[in-house]
Amino acid sequence: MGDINDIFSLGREALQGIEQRLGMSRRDYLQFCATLAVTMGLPTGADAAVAKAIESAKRPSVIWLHFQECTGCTESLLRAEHPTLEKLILEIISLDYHETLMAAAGHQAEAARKDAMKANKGKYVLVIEGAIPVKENGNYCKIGGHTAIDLLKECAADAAAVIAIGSCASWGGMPSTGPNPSGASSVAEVLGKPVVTIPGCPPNPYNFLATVVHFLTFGKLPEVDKLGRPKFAYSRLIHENCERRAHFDAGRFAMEFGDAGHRQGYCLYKLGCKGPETYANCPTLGFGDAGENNWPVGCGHPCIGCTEKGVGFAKPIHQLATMKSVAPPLQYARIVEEQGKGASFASAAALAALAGAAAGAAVMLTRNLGLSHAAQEAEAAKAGKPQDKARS
Ligand code: FSX
Ligand code: SF4
Ligand code: F3S
Repeated sequence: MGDINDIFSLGREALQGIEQRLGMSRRDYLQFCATLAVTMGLPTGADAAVAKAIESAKRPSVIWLHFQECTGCTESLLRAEHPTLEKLILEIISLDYHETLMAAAGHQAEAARKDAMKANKGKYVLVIEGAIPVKENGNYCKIGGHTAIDLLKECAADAAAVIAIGSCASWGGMPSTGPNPSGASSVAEVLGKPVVTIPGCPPNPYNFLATVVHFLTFGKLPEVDKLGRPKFAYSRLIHENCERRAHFDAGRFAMEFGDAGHRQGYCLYKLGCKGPETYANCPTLGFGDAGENNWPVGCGHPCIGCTEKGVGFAKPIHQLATMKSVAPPLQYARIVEEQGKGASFASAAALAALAGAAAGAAVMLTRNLGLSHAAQEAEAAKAGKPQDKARS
């Protein structure tokens, strides 16, 4: 990765072309690229690589199939901003088949899918939304006379990458809730091989966007955990980054919905919050661009663990969570910090400034870095400011 100034090496012409294509200002475009780079946890200068890839790479053909689900994944993408979905669809990916959004119907729609698969054989990205029912030979879900099982296998055979979006496609989700009468199963189970998963009910659209842009920028999908989830988005417990964590540590809990503790924003653990056993970036990224704290716990509802197999739609909502870690939250100052590794606070601040207040992801990186004493001391020394001895 180059320097942050690489962003300016894109050149006036390229940026003007982008302005026309995306219908957004150069500044907004650079903010958008920085947001995605930060969401992916990439180092300083990666925003330039992202910007170049979007500017020059051929739009990947995307075939998007719907099976057992509520279409909430698509809905959440429709609510994405920076840029809006129409720009995203038309300019960053080539959405060649999507049953909810396409104008075609019946045989025309079937033909569009076949044409896109033929024209982009071995190169298209297959996105699956919804679980696949496997009981009764898959007869619970049929499209155009084909079972979801057959459609998935047919479309996956020539795909360059398969992404399971939402908890339903990732591990069965809500349709697989016991006793699971239709045998709702995940994409990986039906294909018999691991795929990239973006769980959440619905998932955060930025996590999907960042995954696709990673594919566009680096020609491969991002690094994933053992459940197929991109590590940039699902490597931290919600409990580590929750704004109510200080209340948890101090033993201040809401005991009932609407009680004094609930109204004062106390921790929701005793109402069944599954943040302590759920990995996702919800508290740092937020949803819907409506500002910070716009996520389930931020709005006063316990996390139900929708991104976590075996938790969401599996454990009773009011059952107490299993504590996975007793690690202090990332906002708390670290005791030891090694200098010169990873992104520095200064580079994160520069990137955050570039991304602007609209980018929740920038907030995430600055938070995730932690403001260690050693790092603060180094910054203060550079600026010639005396350190606050009481805090060191
Ligand atoms: Fe709905 Fe998607 Fe939930 Fe499932 O999201 S929001 S039921 S994860 O497949 O449409
Ligand atoms: Fe936040 Fe839930 Fe953890 Fe409480 S239990 S700090 S509400 S994630
Ligand atoms: Fe889901 Fe919990 Fe996030 S319910 S959206 S994982 S806060």
